[in-house]
Order: sequence, then structure tokens, then C-alpha cells
Amino acid sequence: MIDLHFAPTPNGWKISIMLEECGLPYTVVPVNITRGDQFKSEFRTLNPNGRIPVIVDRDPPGGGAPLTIFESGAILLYLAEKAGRFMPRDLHGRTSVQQWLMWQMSALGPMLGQNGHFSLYAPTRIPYAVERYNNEARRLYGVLNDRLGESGYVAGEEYSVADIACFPWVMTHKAQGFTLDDFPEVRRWFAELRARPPLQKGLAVGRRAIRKTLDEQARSNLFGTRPAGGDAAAGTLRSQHLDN
Ligand SMILES: N[C@@H](CCC(=O)N[C@@H](CS)C(=O)NCC(=O)O)C(=O)O
Repeated sequence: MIDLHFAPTPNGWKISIMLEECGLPYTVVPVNITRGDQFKSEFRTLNPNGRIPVIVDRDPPGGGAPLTIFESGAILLYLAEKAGRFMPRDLHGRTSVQQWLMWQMSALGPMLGQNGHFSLYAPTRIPYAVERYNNEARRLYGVLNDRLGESGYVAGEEYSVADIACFPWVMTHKAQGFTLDDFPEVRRWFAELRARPPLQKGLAVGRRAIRKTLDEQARSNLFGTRPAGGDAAAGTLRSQHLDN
């Protein structure tokens, strides 16, 4: 059995979708990131970086002690290996999936997160930041659109963990101020994926717990006025709390 330490955000849904797609049994352990559960010592033992998602696999392949994994990209790779799904076996296919997964983790996710933060949540409007992240987010949608003009799925002709990683972030497009009419290949891919029953089941996890507005305490917990512990920098801006 796998414990999924989860909050209803794009990075959390990547993993609930993957678990549903793989048909792996799991238990959801809610982490209320608006109330600061991510700062608690029990949670930071699982992830010293104080972020969801985290999984604990109590039955890792080959036996042995439970395995704890944080970082959604690492979790997706682990689950792909465990289930033998959504990762091509051939070198070219596998390398392409890893490459696009890294792109999601290092570019699409963080830049959409910052775009959402500065356009939706920043207490004062900072035109330079709004414009910078909006331009970068639009550029990345363009990269994805061009890519999906060449192949059926993000990393090639097979549905893979690269698609599962990108989908929940693209799902935030309206809140981010984009329309998929401007990105027809993304729109085609998005509609196809959204129709997948396991993906819908993964997305339903935690949906009722979403907070539409953030009070002062939630803003403080999410946007970095509270240090993550040790010598972590207070005041770092961070926002992944976007609903579509
Ligand atoms: N790179 C990390 C990012 C994880 C992340 O930013 N998680 C957000 C929710 S989507 C979080 O836990 N935020 C809590 C906070 O900002 O304090 C991953 O992909 O797992």
C-alpha cells in the first residue's frame, strides 16, 4: 500500500492521477498547506523541503523497508518503474520522456506557479513581474503547442508520465489568463486526456477541500512569510495554490 501525502494542487494531482492510471492501491493523507501542516516536524521528516506531494511505499519492489519519496517528478519515475507503465522501454522513447518530464519540472510548473502568484495572489501589483512571468508562461505554452504539433503526446506517440506531469498545470490555464484557443494542439491534447476515466478519478481527489480564497494565515503559510525551518530564507515567494 502507498501513502500519498497530498493537497489538491497541480503537483499533488500529478500523483493521484498516476496512481489511478497505474491501478496501484493508495491511501490519501491530507496535508493542509494553507494551515501550515507542511512545516510540522512529522511532515518534514518525510520531506525536508516542506512541500507536497510525498509518497511512502510500504511495499517497495524487492521488499525491504518502506520507501519515502518527495518531488513529484521523482515520484512519477518511481511509480512508472514499479508499475511498468507510462515509460517506454526503448532508449529513445525513455530519454524523450525523461527530457520532457524535466522540462515540466524545471520550466512549465515553476513558471506557471510564478505567473499565478504575481497575477492572482501578490498583495501589490508589480507590473514587471506580472509581465515577465506572463510572457514566459505564454512562451512555454507555445513550446508545448509546437511539440504537440509534431507528436500525439508530449514525449512522443505514447501517453507517458510527461503528459501526466503537464496536464494538471495546463488545467490552470483559465486562472492563469490563457485560452487554449490560442494553442490548438494543446487544446486537442488536453481534451483527449481529460476524457480518460483514471485521470478524472485522480483529479477528483481532494477537490472538495479546495479553498477559493486565502485568509491572512493561509497567505502567510503559502507565500513565505514563515520560514521553512533551519536557515531557510523567510520571505521567499512561493505559490503553487492554483485552482482552475
Ligand atoms: N518541485 C516540487 C514542488 C512541490 C510544491 O511546490 N508543492 C506545493 C503545492 S503544489 C506546496 O507544497 N506548497 C506549500 C508551500 O508553499 O508552503 C514537486 O514537484 O514536488
